[in-house]
Amino acid sequence: FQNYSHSEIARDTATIKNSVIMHLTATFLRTPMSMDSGHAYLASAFSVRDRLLQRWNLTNEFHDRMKAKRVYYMSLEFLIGRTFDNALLALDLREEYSKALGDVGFCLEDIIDEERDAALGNGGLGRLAACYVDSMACQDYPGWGYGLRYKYGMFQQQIINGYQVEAPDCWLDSPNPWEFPRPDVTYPVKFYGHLERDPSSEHRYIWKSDVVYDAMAFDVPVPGYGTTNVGNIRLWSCKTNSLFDLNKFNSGDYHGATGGQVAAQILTDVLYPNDNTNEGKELRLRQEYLFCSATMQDIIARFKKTGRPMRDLPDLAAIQLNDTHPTLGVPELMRILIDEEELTWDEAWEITTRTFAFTNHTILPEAMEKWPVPMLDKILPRHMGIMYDINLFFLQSVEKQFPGDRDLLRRISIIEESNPQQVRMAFLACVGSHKVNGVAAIHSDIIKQTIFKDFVRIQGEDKFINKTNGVSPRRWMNECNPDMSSLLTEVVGDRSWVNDLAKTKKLEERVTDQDFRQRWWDAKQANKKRLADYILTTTGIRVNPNALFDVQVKRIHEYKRQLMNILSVIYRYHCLKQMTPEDRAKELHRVVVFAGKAASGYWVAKQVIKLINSVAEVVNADEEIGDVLKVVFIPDYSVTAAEYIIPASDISQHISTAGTEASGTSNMKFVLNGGIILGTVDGANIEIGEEIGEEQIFFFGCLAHEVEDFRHYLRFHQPKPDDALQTAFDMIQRNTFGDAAIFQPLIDSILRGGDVYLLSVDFPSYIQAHKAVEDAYRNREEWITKSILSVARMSKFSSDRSIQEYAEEVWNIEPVRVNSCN
Ligand code: 26W
Repeated sequence: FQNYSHSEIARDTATIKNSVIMHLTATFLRTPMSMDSGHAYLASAFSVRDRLLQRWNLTNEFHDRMKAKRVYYMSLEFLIGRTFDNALLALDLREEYSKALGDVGFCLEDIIDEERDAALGNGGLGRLAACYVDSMACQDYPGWGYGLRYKYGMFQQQIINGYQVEAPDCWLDSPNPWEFPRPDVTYPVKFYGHLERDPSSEHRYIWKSDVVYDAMAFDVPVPGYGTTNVGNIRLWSCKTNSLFDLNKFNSGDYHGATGGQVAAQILTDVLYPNDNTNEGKELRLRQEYLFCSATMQDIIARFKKTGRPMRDLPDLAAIQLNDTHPTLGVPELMRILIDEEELTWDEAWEITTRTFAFTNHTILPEAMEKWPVPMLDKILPRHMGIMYDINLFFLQSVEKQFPGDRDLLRRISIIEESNPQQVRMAFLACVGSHKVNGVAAIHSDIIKQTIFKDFVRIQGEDKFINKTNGVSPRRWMNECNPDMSSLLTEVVGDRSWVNDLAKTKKLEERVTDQDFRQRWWDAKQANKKRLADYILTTTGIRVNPNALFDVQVKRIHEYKRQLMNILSVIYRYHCLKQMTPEDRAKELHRVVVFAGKAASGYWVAKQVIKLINSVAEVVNADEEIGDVLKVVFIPDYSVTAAEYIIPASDISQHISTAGTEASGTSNMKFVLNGGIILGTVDGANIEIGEEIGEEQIFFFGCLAHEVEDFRHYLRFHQPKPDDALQTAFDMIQRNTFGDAAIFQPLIDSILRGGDVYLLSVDFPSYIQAHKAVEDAYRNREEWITKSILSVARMSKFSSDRSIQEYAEEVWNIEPVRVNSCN
């Protein structure tokens, strides 16, 4: 095995070419003569994956051997995007593959474009999970992601007649080089059934059920950059061969024969496309449980191989709950420890709470997960019993601490006394964890003052902490912005900034270097040109790369206020129409870019998409306006689309009503790529402003602590739109953008629906802020300074920093670097 444990990688062109051709012929039964770019991608990807395999094995073997404490990041979503380019960069093989492929007549960029995104997530929460496992791998933390392998990921968005139309995301239709099926890692997961008392103990139950599904593991490699470590995301797929009914088949009932299998498979068929709304669907609950049960069984199986007693579990495993979606892991671990491992309640509870920690990502009331007790009782009878007991013991301890406070008990009960009763998953996650964190300073403060207020009093301040989000500089600079990356490398002296973002501080020394400033500007221009081409191919709209690129890309949601943005565009259009052609020509040229998906059932959000497209159609066709204003809705926003869009922005908008956006992470990506933020005093915008300096960011709008009063006022009083907002309403109502009736509900949400997101309140300062942005952009020298200083000061927002903080303050784990020569 001497050679096996050596992790050197052959990097000469001839070897690379050979391995690509080998896969082309032996894996895909193609000849070099009949190779198209699709197969060139597949063959290249398989050859890169070969190079990862050995490191991957070594990493896991080493961590096993060291009995290293591992962290498990449990998340129903991993929004990975593409892997090929990321892997090439991590292995430092990009040049070599580019050359090898060039020799056989292919351009690496085209090949990279053949890969489909792994879109196993909705938005911020899923992408954060992907950045976090990347940071664990790069910093040698023994960490795994656990998730579900959805057959259909985030739906594909088409725009037809201005409306969003959803199509299934069949991303597994072609071979996926980035997953390893592990049929030997399969666990049974039970549903329904009934309980029987275990005769040997009054605490234990035997859960009898005929509905048993199989969760099978697929492993996805996470190549670490600058290390030989390769991380792992283990995704479960539900398949149940044992449910094939041969008797039914033999009697000719073919549907009946496979019915059980179909019912099982459906569990991992599709990602729920909701972001911030809890639907309460039974299938989703079963999905969550399948995930939690398989993951807990796997973690325990790995732990048992160490031979240590169960009570040592928290010394070897830390589990992070990515929002409440994986919270059933808490009662599932309790069930395994009590019913199968034969521990007492108190022992099991101690182990459980020392193992789990919980991250909250939102405080929108409609996002809070609650499950009806009757539904839980039917599907998971044993877990329901455990949750009753968790609640009982918790309430008893609180009653001791605060005797006689009935209202307190009602407020904090894990079981809400509604009809039907509901389990409040956020409370269960909180009680079952030793640490609870928010995702930006303001958000962590808000949750302590609102949903967890009573819990802070009961369980102590120390349990509730902040871990400001971060993003991976590998994907969100080194991969997506090669030109600016080269400049960083030049300034730092080498590529070490990729794993140590603080090094970019050196940029500040160059801020007066004229030649450097020009090349900084040119890099942004090149990215804008690239985006202009992308816009042309995806929408057919031609935009001028020299205009100001004003970008808002994120899930479409009322609280994110895309409506406010498009209303300001309408107002701008009105102003331009009022001008003389001479005055108009002097205006700053602007391309307003939107992209984002609306949850399929979210009608208002879909109407906003329609309004944006209707405005775009009218404005873009208006010859008087020409290049002075263009409006673009880029369809099918994705990680890959973001990698084109983000490096090309001059300004990006993060304009949520204060106190509603927990953190935001694209705000970090935009600034890291030299863009400037136009935003509200919300989420991580605040900390970004603190780091880069207030001169580098355009804030507007009311503050979080003012929101409640405004909302209260607007419940009883009609909002008073200022002239600008009224002008925008008037234009819509005069049918400027098609039938006004279609858009009246959007106007009504402001004028008659209480204006919950305070558009009428913030609109005047929003328009003011736009003017300030324009003035600043006209002063190119000042703008370049802002851009360079911003990038120089962004190191806090590397996900490496976030992961270090979690490792030290939540997980208590340390890096374990695989020694590559042993
Ligand atoms: C149960 C339905 C559901 C689905 C997803 C509820 C809630 C969610 C997520 C928590 C929504 C989400 O992605 N939240 C975002 O998380 C990011 C990462 O922390 C933050 O940056 C965003 O501000 C937050 O909206």
